[in-house]
Formats: sequence, structure tokens, C-alpha cells
Amino acid sequence: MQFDSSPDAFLSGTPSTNRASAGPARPIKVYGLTVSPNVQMVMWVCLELSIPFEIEKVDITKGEQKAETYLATKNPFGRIPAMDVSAYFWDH
Ligand SMILES: N[C@@H](CCC(=O)N[C@@H](CS)C(=O)NCC(=O)O)C(=O)O
Repeated sequence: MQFDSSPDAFLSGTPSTNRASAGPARPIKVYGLTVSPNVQMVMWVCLELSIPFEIEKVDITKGEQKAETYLATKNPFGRIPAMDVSAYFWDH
């Protein structure tokens, strides 16, 4: 498997290879900031497994991880990353 480790591939969430057997996959959502090491770990695993993902920005420097909506719908612990994998897995 070829792994594209370029910053562009990393930040775009575009896997370097296509899933061999699956149909068109809707990307999972990763909530957070790409400068966060914990978010980067999720991105890294997605890229290694060719799981498409998109980053939805949650800016912890602005306290967005403690916003009422985020706590209620994404992560009650008020941290990043949080992930929404439903669209990806339910499509397969
Ligand atoms: N993996 C742990 C740690 C996540 C974590 O510590 N994230 C940091 C950013 S790298 C964070 O959200 N910090 C903001 C805060 O704790 O308010 C978890 O998911 O609970």
C-alpha cells in the first residue's frame, strides 16, 4: 500500500489509496483542530486504513469544546477529538 505522507494529503483527509471493495463512502467527521496531537492520531489512523474523513473545526483556543451544543451532541466530556462515524459505516 502506498502511503502519501505529504502535508496536503494529511490535511485534506484524502486517502492515498481507494478502498478495494467498498462503494462510495461518505467521510466520517472528525471534530477538532488539526494542530491537536489527539486529532492527528485519528487522522493518522484514517489515512492508514484509507477511511475518508473531513475535519469540522472545533477551536479549543476559543473554548468551542465547552459550548452547550458541542457538549450535548458531540462530546459530553468537552474535549477534542470527537467523531461521527455513522454516515460512513451505515453506508456500507
Ligand atoms: N484522548 C483524550 C484526550 C483528549 C484531549 O485531551 N484533547 C485536548 C486537545 S489535544 C482537549 O480537548 N483539550 C481541551 C480541554 O480539555 O478543554 C480524550 O479524548 O478524552
